Amino acid sequence: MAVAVRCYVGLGSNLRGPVEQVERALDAMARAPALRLLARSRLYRSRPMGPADQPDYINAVALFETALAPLDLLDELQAQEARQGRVRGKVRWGPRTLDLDLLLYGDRTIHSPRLCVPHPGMYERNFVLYPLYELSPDLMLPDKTRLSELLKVCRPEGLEPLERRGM
Ligand code: ROI
Repeated sequence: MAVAVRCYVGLGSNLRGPVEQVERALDAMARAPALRLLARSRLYRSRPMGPADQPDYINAVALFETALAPLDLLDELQAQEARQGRVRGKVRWGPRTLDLDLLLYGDRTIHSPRLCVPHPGMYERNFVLYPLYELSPDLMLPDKTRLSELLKVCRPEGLEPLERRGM
């Protein structure tokens, strides 16, 4: 078996019960034979990035270990989006039922037609950086940028951790 790699996945939803969408995806990924869930952040409510006339999002970040190759992991994430009936309007940056974004795949940098890692949007998105910091405050990105440095210039405006629901 290939060596296991640590991967971070960003989760986001703002349609059809966003909290349940994100929790359901986390449960499914925790059960997926090819993935081992190591840690997950709290849920965060975030103001939409993109058109403002859409509901707030629920976001979280999860840390996995997997032996899947990057594109196989992407297939796995997209299959889960589809299982949860991914709905996405025609508007660019419009609302969606579930987004599973591969943020980091070990310390690899990947530019392929289907996949860019690190996720190009993650550097300035508070709804990615803050949950990521919760999981791995000492994280260094493949280009040697420290997560803590990115956070210094990333305001938490519009971002709010949700209380954890009872177990
Ligand atoms: N905005 C927020 N707050 N959270 C998201 O997960 C999110 N995802 C997106 C766009 C439309 C860019 N905006 C978002 O894909």
